Amino acid sequence: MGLVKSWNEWDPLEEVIIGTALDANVPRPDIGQDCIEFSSNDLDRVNRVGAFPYEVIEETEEDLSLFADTLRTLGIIVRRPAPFLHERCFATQEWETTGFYSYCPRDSVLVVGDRLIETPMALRCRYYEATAYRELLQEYFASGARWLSAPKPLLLDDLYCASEAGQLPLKNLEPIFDAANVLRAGRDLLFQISSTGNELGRQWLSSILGDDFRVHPCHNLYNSIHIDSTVALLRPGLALLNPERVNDSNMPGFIKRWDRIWCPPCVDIGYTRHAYSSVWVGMNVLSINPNLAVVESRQLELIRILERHKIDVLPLTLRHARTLGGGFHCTTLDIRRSGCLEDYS
Ligand code: DAV
Repeated sequence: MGLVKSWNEWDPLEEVIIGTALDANVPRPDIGQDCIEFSSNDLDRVNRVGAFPYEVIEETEEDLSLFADTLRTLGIIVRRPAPFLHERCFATQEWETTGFYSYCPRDSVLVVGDRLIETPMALRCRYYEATAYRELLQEYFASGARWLSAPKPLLLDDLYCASEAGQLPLKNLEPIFDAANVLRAGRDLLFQISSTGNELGRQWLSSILGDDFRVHPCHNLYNSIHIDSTVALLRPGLALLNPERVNDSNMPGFIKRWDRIWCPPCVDIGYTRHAYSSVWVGMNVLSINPNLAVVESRQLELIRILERHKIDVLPLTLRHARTLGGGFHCTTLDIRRSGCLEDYS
């Protein structure tokens, strides 16, 4: 039986990869990170290169283990990546860098139906990140999944620019996107144009998915990275939206016809040394099925609002979500959900 099949963000979850903080590494500085993740006056960042603080890794592993065990008690198959040393050096003909982490499997591999798509990520340090999931990808391929990888981008210096007001730091020179720039709703996919995804990336994805799918560009949501702290698709006809980023003029077309929950202000859970995500990582929820979602336990107002919309909440803790830049949606990759390809627009 093919183990890979997931068409949307909400159908009942059957199998999932949960990432790991083990061997996470703060990569060497380079122009891409300077333009996308750091302001140039963040002078201390060179001192952070290398391992994350020990307690960040330890406590995150505790939180992720509890998350995995909780999903297993619901009958969901949970897979974890094998150890992978991200501090190691790698290079192309043009540049050399070290890696980042296996904490966010959501970022490097996109699942659309039975396809596993390794995406052309925006940062050099994440160039080979999907390799960290290699054993799992091989196993899923052997089970019948279609396994493909986008053309490897060059990621040359001129791809990046210091962003000025309203301008993106990523140019449209070659296809680029992180998998977390995309949300799936059956035949409709949202593709956020941002500092980690450009129009050529959207066109490439659209070209390989073919005419059965519409890959909608989302412009001007926010200039930073991924879509999953901005929009969450909770079930057919219901979306959770970030009120600081989404409005009537930039709202993706078909979402205008859906019911919308405006996310209340997220509680700031803080961070250690440097934050790889904003407070809005608090709305980075994982749907277990159309009526159940995993939400960070400190986001009490969000939990109350979801419950009012008949979504039960499994409250769990991810103490270093901001430090590592990922909540429950980021740290997972849904491999299989029941249900089939449908049109929800
Ligand atoms: O809103 O800071 C969080 C990262 C989600 N993958 C943010 C992006």
